[in-house]
Amino acid sequence: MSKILKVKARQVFDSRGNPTVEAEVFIKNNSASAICPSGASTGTFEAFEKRDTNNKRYLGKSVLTAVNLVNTKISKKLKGQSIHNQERIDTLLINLDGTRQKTNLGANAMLAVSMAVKKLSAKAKKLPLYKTFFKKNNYQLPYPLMNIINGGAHANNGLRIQEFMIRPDKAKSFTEAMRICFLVIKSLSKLIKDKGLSTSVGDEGGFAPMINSNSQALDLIVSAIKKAGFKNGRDISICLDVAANELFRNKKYSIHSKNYVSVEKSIKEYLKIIKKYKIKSIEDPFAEDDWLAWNKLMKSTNNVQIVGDDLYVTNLERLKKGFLNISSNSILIKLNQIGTVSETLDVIKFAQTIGYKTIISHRSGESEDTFIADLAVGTNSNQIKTGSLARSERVAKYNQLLRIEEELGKTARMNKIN
Ligand code: 2PG
Ligand code: MG
Repeated sequence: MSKILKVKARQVFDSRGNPTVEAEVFIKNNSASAICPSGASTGTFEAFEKRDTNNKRYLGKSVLTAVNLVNTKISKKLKGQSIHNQERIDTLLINLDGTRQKTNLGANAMLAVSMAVKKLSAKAKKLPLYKTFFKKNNYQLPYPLMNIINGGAHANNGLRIQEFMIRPDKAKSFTEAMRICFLVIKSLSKLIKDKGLSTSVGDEGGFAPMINSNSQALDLIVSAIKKAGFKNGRDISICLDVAANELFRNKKYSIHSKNYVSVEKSIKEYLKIIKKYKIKSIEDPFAEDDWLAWNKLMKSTNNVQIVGDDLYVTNLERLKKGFLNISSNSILIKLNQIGTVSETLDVIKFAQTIGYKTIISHRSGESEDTFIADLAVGTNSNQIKTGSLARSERVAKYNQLLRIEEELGKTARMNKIN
């Protein structure tokens, strides 16, 4: 009953309107499908996303080769395998690909299949997806890191920092966390409108007003928090994703202004904004291979969550290197950076063993798939980053977490941030 009959893929579209892979796995009388997301500010060491760069019909962005590989090679390999043995399925995929960065099959082909198998296993067992990861009881909900102002590669406003986020630290439930974020977003919307700026949104649903200094964005958020009746640094924390790969040239950074300055100067500026705006979390403060800079920042800060995204690319080897180097105290988790569910779970487990916070994350190109909401709960991850309260592909994840909280009822708890 649980043996795979076939795997079928199709080309669908993501939230940026780009083609992406949806895979569907079939067993007798049942099936499940999953859609692979796609990033814009991608790390060099991420698993490979296969696109038909020579196919002019889709401007080089189609994924028809990846789809075809699922329908032929992958389907053939997985036929007869049990959907309940995720590790075996993922190992078969990894071996079939046979490369370090999954360049043969493409991580987009592999991940769509891997997630669909996981979903189908849960469905066949009649269990909610979040109950099928390694956390088996006392489920906790993650704190949302809501990206309320978009910049960098996710907007065209010239803001240097990519993501300005809020985290409702004092919320006692996920429902309450959502209400707090909702109030701040409405208050921010009004402030932006009153300034005569546009309230249109960027790729992740956060506002993308035509402002171009980090401090303008931060000032707006501080006012929005206050106007909504909350205290910045107590009820709500401001968190950033700098995505510094995009602001790095010749060993220098242009994080805080257009000028490229040294690591030391950049850290000095970081310390100023951390103090002034009570910033509690900074993701990718430096470039993906600038290990020394990361360590210097760790040594200069206290009680700040330093998050590795492009630095680790959800890769166990890179995480181990970062741990030895004391590069960060937290890791962003993105399934498609590594390409299979099992490898993602290994990274989460290791991160938690070494005391790192795990933050499950969307990509800037997303879909209606809500897999990451269940993954966050099922792996006891502290936080989830999945955009703002706009654009259905972002809101879908938050709505799924609301459903999970409701289902857990009285037993539901929020995770611990500190
Ligand atoms: C990031 C992500 C998600 P992208 O940098 O953390 O917010 O962006 O998917 O474009 O890499
Ligand atoms: Mg990032």
